[in-house]
Amino acid sequence: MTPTITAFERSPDGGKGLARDMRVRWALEEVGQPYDVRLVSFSEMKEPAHLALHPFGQIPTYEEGDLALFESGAIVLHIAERHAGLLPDDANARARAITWMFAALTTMEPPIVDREVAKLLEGDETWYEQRLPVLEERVRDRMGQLSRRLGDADWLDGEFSAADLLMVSVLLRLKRSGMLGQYTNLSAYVARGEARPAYKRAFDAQLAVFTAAFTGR
Ligand code: GTB
Repeated sequence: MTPTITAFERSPDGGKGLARDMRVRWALEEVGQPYDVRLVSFSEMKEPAHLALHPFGQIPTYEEGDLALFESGAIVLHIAERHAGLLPDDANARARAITWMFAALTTMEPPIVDREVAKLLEGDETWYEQRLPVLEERVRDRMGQLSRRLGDADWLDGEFSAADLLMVSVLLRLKRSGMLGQYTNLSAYVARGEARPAYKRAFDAQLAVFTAAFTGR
């Protein structure tokens, strides 16, 4: 059965692949699962039909027959568990990969999002200039720790897995800040992820939505 995911009708990131449907598209592309996309506007996300799928009125969602999921990490895990290629077969290696998936979403992503939200929503506040260095320091702490652990390995734990897919997706949010460039091995790690054919297909698909929305083509 072909799953359907939701994505922004007009992504605020300008098609840079930073909205969270991108990680779900990437996972589906990695495992070779075709999918449909239903585009939703900001107002549609808050209407009952979408809230029935996503209690917080956000994207992405994932529908497959009777199953409806939200939360990008849970969706990627679901895809990885049902298809070969995104999680190791060995039980311990699989548990470690899932650990890294959680690390990407619950240890790395929150300080990165906090910094972004402050820049976006609190830039005019009187205390912003004092707060920004604190938020950036928290991001750097995590990046330093991750950088030391990754060392010169290609991926987090052996072969590429759903853990790398999520970690690269999270780190990509830092690219335009210049912070990623300060960690040579993390920059190379992200570039390895972006170079994967499945990543490129997913990126092109989300960019096509943005281009169509703004040019009508
Ligand atoms: N924890 C959830 C998950 O991982 O699925 C978070 C989902 C989420 O934040 N969705 C966002 C959303 O629907 C889109 S991705 N927001 C609408 C709303 O809350 O009303 C977040 C996002 C948005 C924009 C950019 N950007 O412009 O760069 C990047 C990321």
